[in-house]
Amino acid sequence: MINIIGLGYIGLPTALILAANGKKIVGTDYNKELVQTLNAGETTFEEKGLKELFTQAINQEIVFTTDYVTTNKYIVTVPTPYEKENKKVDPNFIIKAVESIIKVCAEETILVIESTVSPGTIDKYIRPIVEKWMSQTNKLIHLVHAPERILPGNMIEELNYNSRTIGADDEKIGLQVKSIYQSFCKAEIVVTDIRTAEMTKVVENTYRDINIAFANELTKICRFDNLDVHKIIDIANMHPRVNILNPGPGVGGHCISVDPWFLVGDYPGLANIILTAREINDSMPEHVLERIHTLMKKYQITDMNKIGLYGLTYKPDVDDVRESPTLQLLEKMEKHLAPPLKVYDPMLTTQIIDNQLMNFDEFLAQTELIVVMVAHTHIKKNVSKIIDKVILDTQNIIENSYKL
Ligand code: SAJ
Repeated sequence: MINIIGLGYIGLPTALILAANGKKIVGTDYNKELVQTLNAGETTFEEKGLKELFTQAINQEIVFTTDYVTTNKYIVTVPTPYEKENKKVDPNFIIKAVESIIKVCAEETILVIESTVSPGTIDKYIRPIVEKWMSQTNKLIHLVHAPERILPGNMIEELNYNSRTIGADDEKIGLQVKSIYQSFCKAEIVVTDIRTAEMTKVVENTYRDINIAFANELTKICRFDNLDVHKIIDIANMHPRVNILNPGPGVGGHCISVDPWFLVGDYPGLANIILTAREINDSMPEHVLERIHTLMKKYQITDMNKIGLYGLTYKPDVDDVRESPTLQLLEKMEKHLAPPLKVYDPMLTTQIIDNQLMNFDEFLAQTELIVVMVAHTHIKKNVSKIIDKVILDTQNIIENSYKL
């Protein structure tokens, strides 16, 4: 039996796919409401294929509880917030989970940490706790780091087909953990050491951040000279060794906009390109704001209440708003004491900010200039409804509209 600790964006799909593939799973979360919702047969966030996987899993052996259970295999998928001021990972959720696990676990136990951590976190914060406990008891606890790699919006597919990294002190233990993941993962699984696994995960997200920053910097350069950045990227990408990503209003989510900071915080003076990329991506909401002001001037719109931001989530077709570019933009505006503009997002069923409208028609009725912040499928299907507005399309999905 495997006890999965933390049933959020990573833990829940991981618990479900393991159960659906015949593993006996207990999913633990300290959030009573979340556990009640799962026990009532409902999923807790929007994700393609999650509901179907949930049905498959509950037909197998899966239990949701707030308790840690006694077993010899644990997978920790709790969040790792980061401390904005000093750019360091906050390992407290992992520490709490590990402290609870070691008290109830079997004599010999494998403890896998999937949560993303900055390089060195496990040796610095987790290993001492485990080693102290082992010296006071007869327990043997094997630490493993198996960072998740799945893309929100395509999680189930990526659980099945993405390759994975497993870092362990002892190769034999690494191979045992590999066989657990092989119950559903059809791609290659590399076994390495813990430090390498930690660094690799953060490097992957940093690589993407830097590449997005390049596209965003090009956008600003092309805007300066009134060139069409999208046309230039399309043509450049026809070169066999060029693959430029899409510029956008900023980088959101709890991964790519966070993980590079771990390297900046831990390697000051060395992580230079990484820092610059972060700064470029963080500057994009300000760039959107400048574009809004230019268009307001051009169309003589004087009232900020007539501006509508379409999309509040951090990317298309998900309901996750963490670090979203729209929220970053609004935060910047608050600093300038600007009046609230309107916000609408079809993926959100509850109002989470003051100026958020819950009805699309109402949003249309109240706005003259619409800024497409997120390329939800919904807006692609409803282009005809906004075409008479002034449109600032940060996602390059609407023809004959203004771009970044
Ligand atoms: N974005 C752009 N331009 C692009 C691609 C993305 O502006 O060309 C923006 C998105 O709109 C979004 C942000 O970047 O705001 C991040 O989105 P994403 O889809 O690139 O990535 P995440 O954060 O959803 O998931 C990433 C993935 N990492 C990599 O692709 C290297 C995923 O595989 C990881 O599992 C996940 O981080 C994680 O949890 O670490």
